Amino acid sequence: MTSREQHDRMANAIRFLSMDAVEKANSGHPGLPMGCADIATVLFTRFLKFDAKAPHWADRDRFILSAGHGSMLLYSLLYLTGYEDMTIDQIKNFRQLGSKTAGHPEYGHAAGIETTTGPLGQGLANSVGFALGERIMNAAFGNDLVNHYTYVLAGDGCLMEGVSQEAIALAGHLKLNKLIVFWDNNNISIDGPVSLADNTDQVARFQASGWNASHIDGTDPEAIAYAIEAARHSDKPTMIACKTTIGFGAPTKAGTNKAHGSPLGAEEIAGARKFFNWESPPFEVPADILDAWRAVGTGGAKARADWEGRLAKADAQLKGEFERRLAGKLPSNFDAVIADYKKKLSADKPKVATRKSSEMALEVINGAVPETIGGSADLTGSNNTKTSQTKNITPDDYGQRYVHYGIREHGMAAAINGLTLHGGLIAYGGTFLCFSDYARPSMRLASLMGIRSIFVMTHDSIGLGEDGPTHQPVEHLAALRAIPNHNVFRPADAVETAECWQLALESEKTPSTLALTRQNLPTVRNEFSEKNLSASGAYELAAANGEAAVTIFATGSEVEIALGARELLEKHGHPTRVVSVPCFELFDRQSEDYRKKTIGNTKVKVAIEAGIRQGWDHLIGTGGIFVGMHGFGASGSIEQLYPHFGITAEAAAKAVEARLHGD
Ligand SMILES: Cc1ncc(C[n+]2csc(CCOP(=O)(O)OP(=O)(O)O)c2C)c(N)n1
Repeated sequence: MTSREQHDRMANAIRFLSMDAVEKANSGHPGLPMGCADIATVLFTRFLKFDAKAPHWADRDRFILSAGHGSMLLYSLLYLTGYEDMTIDQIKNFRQLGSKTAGHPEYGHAAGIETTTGPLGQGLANSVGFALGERIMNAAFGNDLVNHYTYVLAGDGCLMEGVSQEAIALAGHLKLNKLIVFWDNNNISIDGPVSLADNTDQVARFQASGWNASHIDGTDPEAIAYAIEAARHSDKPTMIACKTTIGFGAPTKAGTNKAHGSPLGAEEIAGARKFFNWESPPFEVPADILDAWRAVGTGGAKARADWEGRLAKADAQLKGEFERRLAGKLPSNFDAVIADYKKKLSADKPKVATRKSSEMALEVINGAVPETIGGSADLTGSNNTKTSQTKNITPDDYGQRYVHYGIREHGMAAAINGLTLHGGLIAYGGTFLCFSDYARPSMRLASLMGIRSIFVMTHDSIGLGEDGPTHQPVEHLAALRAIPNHNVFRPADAVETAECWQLALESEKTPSTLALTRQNLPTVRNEFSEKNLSASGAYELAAANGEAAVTIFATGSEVEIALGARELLEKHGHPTRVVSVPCFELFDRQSEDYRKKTIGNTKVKVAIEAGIRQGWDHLIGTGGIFVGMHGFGASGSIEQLYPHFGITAEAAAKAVEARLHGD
């Protein structure tokens, strides 16, 4: 048991590393680490189950700094507890190019950073996925192997962001009682006092969402410990409202927004050194305090060794499966399962919507890959995300594989990221493509983190019909393609859909969006190919009869239209090839030779996609013909809308002939 004096000195080590690092970097946020040092010290010294020497230990407790601007709190803790990645030089190089200590915590930069945070609310919303992931893995592998907590530190900003409501409502509903959130209740944000913009009774709000919540003094170690202990025995998730002072210890800036987003300055830091009676120079931690922290870092070694013993003794099949899933590797028969399924599709030639093709593919995938966790933001029947294997996850049964996320697209996407980051699971969730806008901040972070989150976006064009322009995506394909490291798949038929799903599952470091139709589409891939043709992003689907004069590029539902246009053009004596483009991003990664060959150099190039032109010029050139949308859609039947917007085989063929005849 640490004495109060020892606790204070350990907490002060966090405070000084943070204020000195921010000072040296001449940017950053010293206020949060100074205010929350007591909370972090109690959590890490008395509760958090971890082993700094084995930072990826599967059964570690997770600590998520949702208030990512306070990144120096996390970096200080990782350095003090002895994570190998986090040297004192990294602390000294806070925010410098190439350091692991980026402005905000970046997943993958250093062990111990469980998720990328900074956009407020994301960490809190990810934590729902982490905590749910723990319960799902616990149900699959038992208490001996999976039994850990998810702790979150969130600020006023996290709680003001809309996504926080989606997250806490979902966590309360699912009774994720091993989720414990500390709210840094310091009444300050950037503009000044929180009361400038908010008067929410946060404790009442969390309680109303099915949480335990209470107020404590966030600088009193015993109060903090007591609250954590109670939270660990709760049957609900817990929010601990910790009253703190931003920049605690800074003589004039404490308690004000001046301690938020800029260095304190030499004078304030000197004052803080006096206030805390801290004599060590910057970046030096007194040896006894560093030793005490290092002992905390290795304090979990025995628990980890015991866990490894249990894993070693576990049933061989269970152990093998656990290790396979945590390594993120698919079952060894996966490719064969997909190849068999594709063979069947090429023979059956189903005429179904790609959302249905997706369901059919998932039926096969979910049968072969037990770690998939499906879900939808209240559009299950429309997104076709549920299969025979995926029954509802409920607070009484985490051993199932389907999450009804409710009408919470953003919360769903963030939770999918959390499930993915937890490890052992492959999570996908659906909504309408148009509402990817509501999920986009988390989709972007999945790309930034380089993780295998999968987003199923149906109703992918004006083809959805009468719901009208509010629901008809127009710019969404282009907008999603604009996100770096994000594979946007738009398959043309059941075979390509199976291939795109295969690619999404195999893509360990790039998230995927599958854009899928509501309307039925014929099978265009009638000949079985064991090779995944969609993997090259674009490929010649139909060759020209003779030397090609025209190339038509198309995606998804417009591939059928492209084939129709080809037929008309061929009839009129214009040899035409059709290139299916299921994924821009994968095509861009092909060799120059392949790209040149696939794009070709026909006199006329055409793209057909029921979205905006943006992004297509790199295939068809600025002089290419684009058949697609030029503004918002309209409410009407699909039979009316495609001709209304000129997206037909006839219109495409006419435009080509006009060009060929030099009009
Ligand atoms: C989505 C998002 N919006 C805005 C910001 C910019 N921002 C960073 S911190 C902050 C204020 C946060 O206030 P609070 O959570 O109370 O943190 P404290 O000032 O107490 O450290 C803002 C607006 C952000 N990081 N993310």
